[in-house]
Amino acid sequence: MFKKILIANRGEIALRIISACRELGVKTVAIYSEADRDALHVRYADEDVCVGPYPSSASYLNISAIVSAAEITEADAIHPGYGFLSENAYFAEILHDCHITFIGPSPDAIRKMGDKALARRTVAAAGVPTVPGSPGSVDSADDAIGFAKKAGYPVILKASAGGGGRGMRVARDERELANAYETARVEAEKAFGNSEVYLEKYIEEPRHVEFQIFGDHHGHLRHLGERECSIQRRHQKLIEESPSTALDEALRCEMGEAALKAARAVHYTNAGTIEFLLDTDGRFYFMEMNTRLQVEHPVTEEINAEDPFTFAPSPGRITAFHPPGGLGVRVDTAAYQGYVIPPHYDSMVGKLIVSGRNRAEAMSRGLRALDLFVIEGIKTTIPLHRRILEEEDFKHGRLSTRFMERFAKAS
Ligand code: MV4
Repeated sequence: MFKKILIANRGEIALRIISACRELGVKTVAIYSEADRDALHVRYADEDVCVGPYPSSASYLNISAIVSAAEITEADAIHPGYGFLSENAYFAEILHDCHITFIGPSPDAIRKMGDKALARRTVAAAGVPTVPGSPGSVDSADDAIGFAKKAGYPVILKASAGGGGRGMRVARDERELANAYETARVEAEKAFGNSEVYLEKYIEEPRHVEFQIFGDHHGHLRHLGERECSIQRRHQKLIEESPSTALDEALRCEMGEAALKAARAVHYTNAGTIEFLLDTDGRFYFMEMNTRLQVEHPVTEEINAEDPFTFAPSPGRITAFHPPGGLGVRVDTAAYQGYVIPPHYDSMVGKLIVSGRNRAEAMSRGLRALDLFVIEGIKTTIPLHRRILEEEDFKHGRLSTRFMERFAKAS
């Protein structure tokens, strides 16, 4: 067991890791930027080190400052949380060379799954269903047209270095595809410094269903069931629930086995997530893997029917803050009354996780918790979440990744 770990992150996830460490009797070191002197993770950790000024590149992404902080405080390990350095294979490697444990997967697994075209090829070779398309990256517009002929239109081009929805282009015929190929490459180069793209058949109105997996260093790998993540806006998840209304026990078992197969293909250890697209005929396809702990992991921790919530960007002082509590209600947040949310970082203020004996009970607790949530001084998405929970389609579990389009104007 580690004696002391450094948390290379901020916000609610840093607090979540600190409480896990308290439970395990492990000492903690917080790092922080000059913009985060008043942040709760700094107060709650046993030790703290300022690693730089507010820009993330100078602080939460500053590898040499973070490694120095770990060395000065004699931390045995670093937990990266999510975002920041959590999927940086180079960081994982440096820590290995400095004899500090990176709490996450191997650099090799991060690299293989970080290259989305390579990930697709790797898991397909292991027998995991992938969307019909190009086996690897596409090297010319003619190649793209060739692959599209086989897969059938519409098709989607995705950046190999992308993920999470950035750098995608849909094409419905050959002419569109020739154009899309050129723009997708230019955009990918601009966004990721890598112009490589790959092609998939475009699945209309899919659900996004992902599996939480965990692997240890003795060859054990388990999945912990699924999260339904179809309620998204601009590729930001708004509501996640488990179990998914689209899965029965047989499909859950089949998708769970496929998730394990994908993870085994890269000898995966630690926490990870396998994302699938589920089409309207109940067929599922590997989409990508996230080689980190995810924002929405509490949904799996509570595992029945829960909804975490993310809030829109609205920096400023929180003048009143009273989170709801009670049976089946959990709030993971680093906010407090009087706290000034810095404008420099991710806009998520907190997560509301509700559970119940069934979906209806979880939803009614969710609505009640939203009613009782007092947060003043900043804008939040609480009203939007209430409206989603009150939608007939949501109540009946009729979800797809196009669900949020009905709120396009208001949101
Ligand atoms: C797709 C797709 C349809 N067909 N791939 C968006 C996030 C990124 N990880 C991949 N995404 C999609 N890939 C094929 N072959 C539709 C989406 C998509 C989507 C996926 C999950 C959740 C919300 C979404 C919203 C728009 C598009």
